[in-house]
Amino acid sequence: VDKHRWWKEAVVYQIYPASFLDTNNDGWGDVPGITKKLDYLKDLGVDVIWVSPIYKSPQADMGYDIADYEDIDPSYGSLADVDNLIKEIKSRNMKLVMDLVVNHTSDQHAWFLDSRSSKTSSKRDWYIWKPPIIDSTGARQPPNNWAQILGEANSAWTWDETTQEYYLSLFTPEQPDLNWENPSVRAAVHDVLRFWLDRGASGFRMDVINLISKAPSFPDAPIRVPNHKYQPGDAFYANGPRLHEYLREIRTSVLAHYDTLTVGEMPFVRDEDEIMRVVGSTSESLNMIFAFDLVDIDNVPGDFKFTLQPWDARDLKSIINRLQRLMLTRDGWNALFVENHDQPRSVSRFTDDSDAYRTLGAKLLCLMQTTLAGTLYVYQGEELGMRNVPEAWAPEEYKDIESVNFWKKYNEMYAGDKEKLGLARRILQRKARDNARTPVQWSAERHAGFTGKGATPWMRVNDDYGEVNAEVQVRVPEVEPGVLSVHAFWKRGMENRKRHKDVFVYGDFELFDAEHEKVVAYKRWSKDAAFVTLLNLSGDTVSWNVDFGRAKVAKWVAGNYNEKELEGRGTDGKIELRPWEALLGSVG
Ligand code: TEU
Ligand code: CA
Repeated sequence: VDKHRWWKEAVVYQIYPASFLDTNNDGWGDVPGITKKLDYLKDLGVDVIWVSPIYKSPQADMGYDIADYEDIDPSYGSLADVDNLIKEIKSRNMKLVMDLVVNHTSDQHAWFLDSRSSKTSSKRDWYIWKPPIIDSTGARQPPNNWAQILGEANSAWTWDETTQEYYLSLFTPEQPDLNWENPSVRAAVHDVLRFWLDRGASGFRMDVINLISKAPSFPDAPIRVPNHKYQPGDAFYANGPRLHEYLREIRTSVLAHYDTLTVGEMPFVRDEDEIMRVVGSTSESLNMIFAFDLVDIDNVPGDFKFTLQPWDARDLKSIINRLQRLMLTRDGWNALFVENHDQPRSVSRFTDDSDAYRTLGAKLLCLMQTTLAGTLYVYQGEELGMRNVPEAWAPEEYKDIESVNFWKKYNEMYAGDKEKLGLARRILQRKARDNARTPVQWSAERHAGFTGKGATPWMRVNDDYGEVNAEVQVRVPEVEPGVLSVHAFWKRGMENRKRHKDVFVYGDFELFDAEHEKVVAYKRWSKDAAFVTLLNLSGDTVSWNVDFGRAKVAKWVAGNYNEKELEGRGTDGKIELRPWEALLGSVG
C-alpha cells in the first residue's frame, strides 16, 4: 500500500487571528492581516494555514463560542475578506484549514436562544437539559458533580431561570454543549462542513471532537481532587460510546466527497486503541489527532491544569517513543506540536528562556520537531522563539477566561495569604494560555508592529519585542557567521525535512538510551539515508557516548551553536554536549 499522503508531508501553521496582525488599527488582528503575511508564511515553508475561529462570536472564549457558523465576526472582517484570503492562499499553492467548534455553540447562537426559550421549543433537544436535584437540605443541585473545564471551581451545569432546568456547559456557561444524540444536530453540523468546503477550505481542525458523545446516564465523577466540590468528569465525557459512529458518519456523508486534512483535538485520551479507532488507516475517520501527552508533561496527573509537575528527558522520550511507534508500526498518524493557543510557549516550558539560552532552546525544539514523524504544526511566533509573558506582569494583564477564573478562585480561597497568592501568580505565569496569545512580534517598532502606533493592542505586547521580532530575524538570518537566527533555522529545518521526507516523515524511528536523564537521541532512516538527532535537554555540559549500534555518524549537518565548528566534533566515541545543544548528524 502506498502510505504517501499530502497531509502527512505538509507543514501547518496555526494563526490565532486576534493576535496575528491588525490592519485597521483597532488593536485586534484581522483577516486582511493574515492575507498580508502570506508571502512571509510561504517563504518560511508553510503549506497549510489553520486559522483559529473567526466566526461571529461574543468572544467569551475568544471565538471558541460561535454564534453563527456561516458568518465572520465583524471584528475580523467579512466573508468577502475570507473569500479573498482563500483566493490568495490558493494562488500561492497553499491550503486553508478552518477551526470547527461543534461540541458546543455560543449561548448567543440562534439554536440555543430557541432551545432555552421554552421546554417545548423545537430545538429544546438540541442541547443537554436536565432537571435539578434537590438535596437533603432542600437546596437545588446540578445533575452531577462535573467541574467546568475553564473554571474548575464551578459546576459544568448552568441553571436556567426561565425554564427551571440546568444545561450542560463543559467549558463555560457561555458555551452550551450540543446534543449529538439528536440526528438533526448532526445533520446541521454536516451542513457547516459542506458550507466551508464548498467555499474553498481544505479541511478542519476539530475542537475537542472526542467530547461529542457523553455517557448517557451522566454519572457523578469519582473524587480525584480533594477539597473540591466539583470534579474532573472526563472519564464520562471523553471518547464516549457513540464517538466513533459520529465520526464515521462525518466521513461518509461529507469528507469522503472532498480531499481534506482533518485533525481532531482529543484531550484526556491516552489509550492507543482508542486513538487507532480514529486515525488507523482502516477506519481513518480523521487523518490525525492532537494527543496531549507532550503538553501535559508538567501537569500533576489527574489533577486540574494549574499544577506544576517536575519532569526530565526520560519522560519526554517515553512519550515520543510511544507516539512515534503508533504512527510507524501501528499504521496510525499523528500531529506533531509543542505549542498552540492553549499552551505556554515551548521555549519557556521545555527549555530555558533566559537571554543566554532562549535561541538555543528554540532551535533545539525546532530540530526535534523537524526530525520526527507526524504532520508538523508550527504556532505563530514559535518560528521566532517567542517566550512566555514576563514574571513581573500583574494578573490583570491576563485576559483569558480560564486565567481570570483561576485567579478569582485563588483570591476567594486564600484572600490575604501572600504566599499562596504568590504561588498562584507563578503558576499563572508558567501555565496560562495568555502566554501564547500576546501579539506576534513583527518588528522593533511600537507595539512590535502588530498594530498602528496610536492604537492599543487588545492584549499587551511582550516587553522583549526589541530583541525578539520577525523583522530582525529575517533581515539578519545569520546572527554571526555559522549561527542562524531562530527563523532561519526553522526555514532550513522545514526545507531539510521536505528534502528528506522519506526519512523524516515516513522513515523508521529508533530511540537510544531511554534512561538517560538529560540527553534525547534517536535515529531516523529510510532505505537510502539515515540521520541521528542528539539533544541535550539540560543546562549542563554532558559527556555522552555516541553509540548508535553499528551506525556511525559520518558528518554533523546542523547544530544550534556555531555550525562552522561542526567539523571538529567527534563522530566516534565520546561527545561533549554543551548546555541545550542540539545536533543533527548523517549516518554513514
Ligand atoms: O481546547 C480544549 C481543551 O480541552 C484544552 O486545550 C483546554 O483549553 C485547556 O486544557 C485549558 O487549559 C479547545 C480550544 O483549543 C480552547 O481554546 C477552547 O477554550 C476549548 O476547546 C473550548 O472550545
Ligand atoms: Ca483589526
